[in-house]
Amino acid sequence: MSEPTANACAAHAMRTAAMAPAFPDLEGKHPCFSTTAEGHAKAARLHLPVSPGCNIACAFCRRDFNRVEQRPGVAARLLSPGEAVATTERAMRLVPNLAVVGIAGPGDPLASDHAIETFVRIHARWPELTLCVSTNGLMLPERVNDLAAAGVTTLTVTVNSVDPEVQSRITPKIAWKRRRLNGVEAGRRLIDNQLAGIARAASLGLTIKINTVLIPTINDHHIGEIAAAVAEAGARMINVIPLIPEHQLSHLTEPSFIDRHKARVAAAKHLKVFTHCQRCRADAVGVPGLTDFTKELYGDDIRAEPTFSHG
Ligand code: CLF
Ligand code: SF4
Repeated sequence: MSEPTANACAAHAMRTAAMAPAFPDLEGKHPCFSTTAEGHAKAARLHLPVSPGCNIACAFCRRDFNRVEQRPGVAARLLSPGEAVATTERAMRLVPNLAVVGIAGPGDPLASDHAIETFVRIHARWPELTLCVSTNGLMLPERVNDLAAAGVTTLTVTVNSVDPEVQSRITPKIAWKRRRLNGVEAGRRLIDNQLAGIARAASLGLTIKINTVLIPTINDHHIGEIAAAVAEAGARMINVIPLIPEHQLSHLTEPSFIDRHKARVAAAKHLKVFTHCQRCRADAVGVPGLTDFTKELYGDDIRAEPTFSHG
């Protein structure tokens, strides 16, 4: 019998991982940390769009307020922390299986204090809810203790490269300590902070997922290295998200099914691979891809169109 190739092993690991719960404590209780289709369908999440600004500038990101687009970075409106608590109260009545409150934008949740203030207030009122945050990680080393103290237990960090030169093509500039950093210097600072923040979060007991935007010709050769580095830092799962070409990367083509499969196989050598992502809006509510309570919660119908920036 011939030896299976490394890629075949990784593909097998990916299929096996999809069948068995990778996080038994979260299976059926958190849609994005459930690794079976049954578990994914059980629990709903509420995204609270409380974070207006961002501290980095991704070349593919076009944040917006509208009712039409189905992608991260978009919300119909911004909520204050007080409005977010009132929204959660209504959602608790409307959504019977609401189990997770997440903050994922429309900017970066750690670029301002709004997300942490919101988490503190929600955790005090509904300690049974799982709190989840998705960040670019720049401020993670400084704010991860605050997140943990606020009751956040699941964390997503968007890591698109672990090579400063590659990163400089994805995020050409960042704001750091009241200065603007450009190019490779910006890339190095962002990557260092992401890996240090992930390690600190892991030591605090958070369960960590990575979102990686698969960008043809820029980071598509590099997914395995990203997965290896974040796994070493303490991440447990990776979500490889195909680019929707927009903004400064609108000239690129969307990754094909084969491109996505190859990237996920490379990642699966190091981490569980998440495959149910719906590229949610920053104000989504329901089970991703299955139920949508946006109309009931906000009183308006949001017509979703598939576009995308980050996760
Ligand atoms: Fe929201 Fe993200 Fe938490 Fe899930 S979404 S902050 S981990 S509760 Fe989930 Fe939506 Fe994909 Fe995000 S399906 S975009 S991975
Ligand atoms: Fe900021 Fe996220 Fe947009 Fe990047 S994709 S600029 S981290 S909001």
